[in-house]
Amino acid sequence: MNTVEEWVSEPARIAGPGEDISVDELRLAARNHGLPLEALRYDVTPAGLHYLLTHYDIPALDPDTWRVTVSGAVERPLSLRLDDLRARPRVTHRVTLECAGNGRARLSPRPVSQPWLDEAVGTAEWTGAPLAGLLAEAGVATSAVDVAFTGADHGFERGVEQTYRRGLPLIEALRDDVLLVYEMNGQPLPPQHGAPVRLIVPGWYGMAHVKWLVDVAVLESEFDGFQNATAYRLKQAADDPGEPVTRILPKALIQPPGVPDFQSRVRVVDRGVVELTGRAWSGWAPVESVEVSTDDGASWRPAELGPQPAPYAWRSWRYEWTAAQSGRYELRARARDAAGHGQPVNQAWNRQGMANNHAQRVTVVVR
Ligand SMILES: Nc1nc2c(c(=O)[nH]1)N[C@H]1C(S)=C(S)[C@@H](COP(=O)(O)O)O[C@H]1N2
Ligand SMILES: [Mo]
Repeated sequence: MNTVEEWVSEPARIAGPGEDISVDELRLAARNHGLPLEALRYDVTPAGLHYLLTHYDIPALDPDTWRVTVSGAVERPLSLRLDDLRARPRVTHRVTLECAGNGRARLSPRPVSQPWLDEAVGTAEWTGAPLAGLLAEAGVATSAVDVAFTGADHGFERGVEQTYRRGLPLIEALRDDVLLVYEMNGQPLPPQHGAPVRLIVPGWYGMAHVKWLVDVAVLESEFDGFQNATAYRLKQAADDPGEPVTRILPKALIQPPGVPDFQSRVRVVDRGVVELTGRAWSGWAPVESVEVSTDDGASWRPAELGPQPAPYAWRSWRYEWTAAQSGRYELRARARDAAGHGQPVNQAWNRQGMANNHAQRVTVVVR
């Protein structure tokens, strides 16, 4: 057998000039599928259409023997079964999840990893027990600073063997909308979304929402595991410590109009009035405006916003486009939130391809 050193992936790599997406990246993309963009039509994404991202394998957990422990700097460590969680106050939140690597494949040069375009997003109704109640019952030490969440999935990443584990600042973990979730859209969590129980941290990029949860550890120092200290950081150079990736930057997506060409996904619409619709979200503050451009960003017009259904759920928007002339058009949309965050037309680059929120482009041919 080869030693680990011979077959693990090298540290995060940037594609060379003109280097195409590899079979390794294609294999990742086939496992970790996106939201088909026509599914932007649903207020709540049907579970099978929600995007998926799993670093290692989907583990097999038996809901009858599964336990989650609350450990570390607490007065009374807990060990809870699924029935214990179900017996606790039951809360449902509609939350939009987006992978922090969404848009990565459009960067130039391209960070080699899961090659998302625009589709790593979905919105679900998540039901479970508030984490704050469990932490209160366990009695968090006054010296606590972080809470680390451990999944049951295990593998290798950039040469480091690990169990998927993420730390969250205590102040976020104590928010009353952070849940240990056992249902998605009113059904038991499906295996691929973290069965039997996952964490939901409304507003944060996907990596924070630990699936297949088995332990919640209260820490007296900052969590320094791989998924916080090495991965999910905004940095320019490999040796730059960078800034942690946290909440979702605002984004609007267009539900592609008309009908697609099979191979290129170019859209074909008939000349006349075309109703453009889509969704917009932000993990920082409610979305305040969406603007649409039908001339590849040269000019922008306001779209009409639908209601904000929940603080961290996408809201719908619509825009009436009079496509008077036949020809080829580049449509774009951009959102702005109440905290003043907007979307750039050109994406700023970072080494891991994280937190990209450049305005999506949809090519449409009017006939
Ligand atoms: N245990 C565990 N939790 C995880 C992951 C993982 O690989 N293992 N992937 C994370 C990432 S990067 C994302 S984007 C979301 C994806 O959630 P979903 O597959 O339910 O859409 O799960 C997060 N939680
Ligand atoms: Mo992700």
